[in-house]
Amino acid sequence: MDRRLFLSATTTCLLGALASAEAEEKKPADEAGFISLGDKPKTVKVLIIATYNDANHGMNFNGHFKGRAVYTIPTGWTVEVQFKNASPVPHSVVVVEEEKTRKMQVGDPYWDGASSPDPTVAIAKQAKFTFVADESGDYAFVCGFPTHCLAGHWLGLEISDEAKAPVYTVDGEEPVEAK
Ligand SMILES: [Cu+2]
Repeated sequence: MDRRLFLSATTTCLLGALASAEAEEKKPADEAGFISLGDKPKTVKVLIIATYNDANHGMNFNGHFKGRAVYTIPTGWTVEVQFKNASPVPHSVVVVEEEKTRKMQVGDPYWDGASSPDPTVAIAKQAKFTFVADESGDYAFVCGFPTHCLAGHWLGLEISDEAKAPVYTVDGEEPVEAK
């Protein structure tokens, strides 16, 4: 191999290794940014970013899709959602029962107002909404733009009578507690 080529290949390889080591280290802190305690008691802030990276062709929230990241929130807590979509592709977020993730159109939010505005049109680049999770069960934060949810654009939302504090769990790893 040409020496210059070899060097550049080695450098690329090293940089790649460094970048992935850095990504590993940063992971807990990064994930913690997606869940935090609100200003009032029994209030949790949830940050949902559409097309956070290229995963699932951009049809992801916070870099995850198909429910591989799950928010677990105690029943009765108030959930303040902040939604952002920096991508030119339309995306939205709607809270629905988890079984709706298998539908082409996900329909209305389970709780009144628990979605970004006009979720099927999905032109809002950012939105804030609040709902009270007053009923336990398996729900999901889904993208309401037609077909996206079916393509995997959703995260899990478990409203739990047993949970003591809100947590965010990615790929079954150690849950990150809201602080
Ligand atoms: Cu979407």
